[in-house]
Amino acid sequence: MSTSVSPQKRVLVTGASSGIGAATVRRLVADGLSVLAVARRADRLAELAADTGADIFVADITSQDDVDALVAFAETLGGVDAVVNNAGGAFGQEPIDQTDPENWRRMYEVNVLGTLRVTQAFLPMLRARGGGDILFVTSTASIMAYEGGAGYTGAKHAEKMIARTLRLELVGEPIRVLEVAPGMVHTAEFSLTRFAGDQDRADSVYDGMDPLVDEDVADAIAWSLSRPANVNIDTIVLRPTRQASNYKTAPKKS
Ligand code: 8X3
Repeated sequence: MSTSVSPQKRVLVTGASSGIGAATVRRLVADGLSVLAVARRADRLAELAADTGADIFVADITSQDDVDALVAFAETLGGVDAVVNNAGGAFGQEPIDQTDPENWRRMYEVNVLGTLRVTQAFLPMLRARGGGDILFVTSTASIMAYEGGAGYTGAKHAEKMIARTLRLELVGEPIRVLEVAPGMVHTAEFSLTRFAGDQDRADSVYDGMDPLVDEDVADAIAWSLSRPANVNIDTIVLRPTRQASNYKTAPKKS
């Protein structure tokens, strides 16, 4: 049976300069796909291009001008058949009475509005090509609340609602809407960004947890995209075996 994304096709990956995004680019290229990697950091993208041969484009997805320029660049390559909305992140983990609204604004800008901008911008291209995939990398923060997490969980719930609503709105069109929702993933930057560069606090999140790594999530993304065209993987939730929920974990005793 045919797959929706065949090796001849091109996948756009946002947030590609590090972590899950970079791992996804490497994995998809290794699987024989063409990849357009997008991020803000030109130096990181250049390294990724040198390593993988992926096409790259420097863009901030919170800027509509950048997203429009990205679409124009993708058209010069011949378009894309799949969009992996991976760019996102958490800023801060304070309780409601102490949380900084500016951190919330940044989280909504990238996780929600940035994802919306990219999705809106590429939908006409996918329709014109006769179909494609839009995959959302959300989080287990999209399915539950936890203390200190309201800004991030709120943004990820909203991102999930983009995916769920889009799936309803597109049903009957040959466009799959997919979601991969990871739990605790030890990336180089997620917790470091959340805790404003506090490396010790960032590292302590993963103590004894045997956390997921970037490649575990890239594997779920690659698998979702490679299913036959009649199969829509609505949502994959993946966690470390030692994490039963965002606040129920069983770290190894040291
Ligand atoms: C990251 C998962 O538990 O930090 O998306 O919200 S969590």
